[in-house]
Amino acid sequence: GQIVYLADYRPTDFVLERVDLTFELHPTETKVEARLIFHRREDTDRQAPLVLDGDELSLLGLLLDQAEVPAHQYVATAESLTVRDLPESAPFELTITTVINPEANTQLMGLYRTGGIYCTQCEAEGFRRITYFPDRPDVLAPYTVNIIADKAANPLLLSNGNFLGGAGYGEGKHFAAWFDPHPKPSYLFALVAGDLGVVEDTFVTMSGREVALKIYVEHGKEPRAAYAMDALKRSMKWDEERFGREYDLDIFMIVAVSDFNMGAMENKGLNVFNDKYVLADPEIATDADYANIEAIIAHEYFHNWTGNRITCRDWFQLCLKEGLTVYRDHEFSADQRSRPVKRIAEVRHLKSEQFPEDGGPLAHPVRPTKYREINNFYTTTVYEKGSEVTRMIATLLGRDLFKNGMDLYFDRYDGQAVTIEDFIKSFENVSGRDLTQFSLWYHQAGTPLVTASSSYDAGGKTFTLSLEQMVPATPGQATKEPMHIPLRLALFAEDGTMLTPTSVTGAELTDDVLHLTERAQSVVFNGIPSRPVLSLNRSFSAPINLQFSQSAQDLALIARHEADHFARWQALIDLGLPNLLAAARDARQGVPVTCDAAFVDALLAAANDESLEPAFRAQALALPSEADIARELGGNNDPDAIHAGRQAILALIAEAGQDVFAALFDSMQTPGPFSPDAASAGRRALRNAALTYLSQSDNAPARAKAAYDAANNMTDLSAALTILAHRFPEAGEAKAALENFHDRFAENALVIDKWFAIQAAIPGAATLERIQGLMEMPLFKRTNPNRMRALVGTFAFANPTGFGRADGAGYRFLAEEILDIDQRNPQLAARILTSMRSWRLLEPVRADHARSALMQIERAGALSTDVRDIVDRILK
Ligand code: DPP
Ligand code: ZN
Repeated sequence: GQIVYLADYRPTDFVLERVDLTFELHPTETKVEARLIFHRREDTDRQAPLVLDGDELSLLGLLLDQAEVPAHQYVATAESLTVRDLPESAPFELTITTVINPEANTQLMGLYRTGGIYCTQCEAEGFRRITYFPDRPDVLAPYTVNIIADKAANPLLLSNGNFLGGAGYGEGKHFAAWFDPHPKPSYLFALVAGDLGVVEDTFVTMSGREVALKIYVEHGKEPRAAYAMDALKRSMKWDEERFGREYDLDIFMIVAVSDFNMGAMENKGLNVFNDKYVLADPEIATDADYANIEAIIAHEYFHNWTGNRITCRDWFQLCLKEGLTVYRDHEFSADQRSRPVKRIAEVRHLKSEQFPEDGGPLAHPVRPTKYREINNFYTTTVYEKGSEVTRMIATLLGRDLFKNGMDLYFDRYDGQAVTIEDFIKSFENVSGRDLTQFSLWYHQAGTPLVTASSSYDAGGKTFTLSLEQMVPATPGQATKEPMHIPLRLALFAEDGTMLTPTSVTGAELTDDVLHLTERAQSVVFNGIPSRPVLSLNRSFSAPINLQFSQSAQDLALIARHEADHFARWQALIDLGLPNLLAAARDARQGVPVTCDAAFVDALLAAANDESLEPAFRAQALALPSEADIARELGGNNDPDAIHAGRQAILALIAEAGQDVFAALFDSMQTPGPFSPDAASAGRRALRNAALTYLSQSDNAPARAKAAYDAANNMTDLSAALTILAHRFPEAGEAKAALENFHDRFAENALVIDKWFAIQAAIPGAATLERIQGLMEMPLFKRTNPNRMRALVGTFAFANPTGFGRADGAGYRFLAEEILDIDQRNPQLAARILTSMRSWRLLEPVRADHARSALMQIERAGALSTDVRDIVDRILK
C-alpha cells in the first residue's frame, strides 16, 4: 500500500492501440489470452521498458509479435510484468497468457463466480486481476472479446459493445465474439457467462436508431425486472430530452447478480447490477426499493456519457464522473417524482452520511490529492458532495448557461480522459465567469459554517444581513480560504407575501441567489416596507451548516408560506431540533422532557394540511435520527440519552396528535391494485408515519399487528414489522410477525435481508446477542455482501444504542467481524469499518471502548491495505 499522489501524474510511455482478449472459461482455471498492440509515445525515452500492472497473477506465456520473448527481456511477478528492449517507434503486439481462478476469487474484484455464473467487476483496479495491463483510466482502446465456454452450463456469453457472432467450438463448447468500437479504459470492461433468464425490449433513439434492451436475471425472476426495464427506457428518453445525449451501441444489457460489492457498475453496454437494485414486485419491494432501482438504473445508464465516453484522467478525478452522474440521476428522479420531496430526501442523506464524513477523521476533498487505497474513495464526499458542487455550478450559472457548459464539455472532451479543471473550464468559457474561487469546493474539505444575523431599520426601510463563513480544519488542511457560496434567499412579510427589495448592496444577487465570497459580508436590502422574515439557503442551494437564530414565529411563518417546500421542511426541522437536543440533555440528567407547543403545532398543521402532498407531510413527520442529533450535539454523546430523549419527544407529539394520526391512518389508504408511483408511495409513507405515532400513544402492539396482518405489499408489511420489532420487541405480536415474515420469505434472499436489517436496528443492548444468534442460522451467508451489510452493517451504522452499548461489546464484536471479513473481501470490510468514523464524539467511557476495538484491528497482523488505511486514519 504505497501512497499515490496527484502531483506525480504523468502519461504512459506507451500508447495502447487495440485490445483483443480470448477467455477460455473454467470455474477454477480460466485461461486468458490478451493481445495488446502498443506503440511508444513520441517524446518519451526510447529505452523505457513497458511496465504492466498485475494482482495475484501468474504468467503462462509471453509473445512479442508472435515470437516467444526470451527470459532476459522480461520480469513477471504477481504484481507486474516488465518488458524491455521494445521497438523504438513501430507498433508491436504483445500476447500475454494468464490463468486465473474465478471460484477462489472472494474479493469480488476481477473475474469471479456468483450463483453459478461468471461475472466481472473491474473498477477501480480489478482488470489487473485478469491479465497484465496498463490498468489506469487514461489508457483507452477498442476491445474485441472472444469467449469460449461449456455450452450447457453457459448458454449466455456476454461482453461489451456489439455482438459479432458465435458458433459451436469443439466438444460441448461454444464461443461468442464481441466488439466495442468506443475506446474505453479497462475499468469499464465486463464479461458475463452462464445461464440466465432475460427480459427484452427496444428503444428508438432520437435519431431513429433501434436499440435492443436486455435485462438478465435468474430464471423465474423475469417478471421482477419489468420495473427496471421501464426505468431504463425513461432514463434513455430523459437523457435525450434534458442533456441531448443519445445511446451509441446496438444493444444495452443489464445483468443482475447476487454477490456484488457495489450497487451497480456502468461497464460499456453491459451494466452489472447488485440484484437488490433490479428486482422488484409489490410483494418483495418497498417504495424505497422502487425509488432506488429507478435512480440506480438511471445513474449507470447516464454514465455512458458522463464517465464512459468522457472518462477520468486518473482516479483523483473520480468525482468528474460520479459527482456529475449523481447530479444527473438526482435531476432525473426529481423530474419523475416530486422535486421538493426528492430534494428533502437528498439533503437528509447528505447530512446524515456526508456531513459526518466531512467533519471527522475520514474527511477529504471532493477531488483528493493522495490515496493509499482507491477503493476507499468511493465515498459520500466524492458522490454526494460532488453532486452538490455540480448543482451549485448550475445555480451560479442559471439553467441555460449550465446547459451550454455541459454541451461544450460533451463536444470538447468526447473520447478523452480528462480532469476537474477541464470540466470547470467548460463552464467558465460559456459564462465568462471566473470559477477559480468556486473551485475551492473541489479542493477544500470540510463543511463550511455560515453564521448569519440580521437587523431591520424601519425608518430607512432597510434590512441588513450579516454573513460570516468559516471552513473547519480537516486532516491535512489546517487553514482554509473563503469559498464562493451561492445562497438562495427570499424575504416574507408577516402575512406571508414575498417582499422584493428595490436595490441590494454588499453582495452580488442574481435572481434569488446571493453570492457569499468574503469571510464576512454585510448585505443591505433597500425598500423593505416592514420587518421581513428571511428564508435563507432555499432548496439547500449550498451544502453548508447554517447558524441563524430565528424565532419560532418566524420559522412557523416559513413553514406555512414558503413557495419553496424544501424550505418549509427545513423550517420544521429548525423548529424541532432544539427540542430534540434539549430532550437528550434532560434525559441524561433524569429531568422530564418537554417540547415547545409552537413546534408541535406547526408539525401537526403540516401533517394535516391537505394542500401539501402526502410524501412531503411524511417527510415532515420523520424527526431527525439519533445520529443526526448526536452530530448536532457535537461531543461527549450518550446514545442511550439521545434515544430516550427522542422517544420522549415522539411520545409528546403522538399524544398531541392522536386525532390527526388516527384520521390520516384511515384516509391515506391506497385502494385498488398496488402501484409504485410517487403519489401512491407518498400516501403509504404518510399512513405508516401515522401508524408509528399511533403505536407510540397506544403503547400497545395491537394496531401495528393488525396493520401487519392486513398488509398487501412489502412497504406496509415491513413498516408494520419495523414498528413491532423496534417498539415492542418482547411482545408476542412482534415475535409472531418476525416468525411469519421469516417463514413467508425464507427463499427470497433480498427479502430476508430486510428481516435481518430490521432486527439489527432494534434499539437497546440486547440486540447484540440477537445478532449473534441470527449469525448461527443456515440462512446467514457470510460470503454474501448484501447479507453482511444487512446484519453487521445496519447494526454498526444505524443502531446507536445497540452497537454503542455502554460495555463496549458492540465495538468488540465489530472488530472481530472486520478482521474476519477482511480475509475474504477487504473492500467490504473497509466499508463497514467506516461506521466507526464518529467515535470521538462519544462520551469518554464508550470512546475508550471504541478506541480499544480499533486498536485491536490495527494490531492484527495481516490487514488488507483497504482496512489498514481506514483504521489508521480513524485512529489518527
Ligand atoms: N459502479 C459505481 C457507480 O456507478 C462505481 N462507478 O457509482
Ligand atoms: Zn457512478
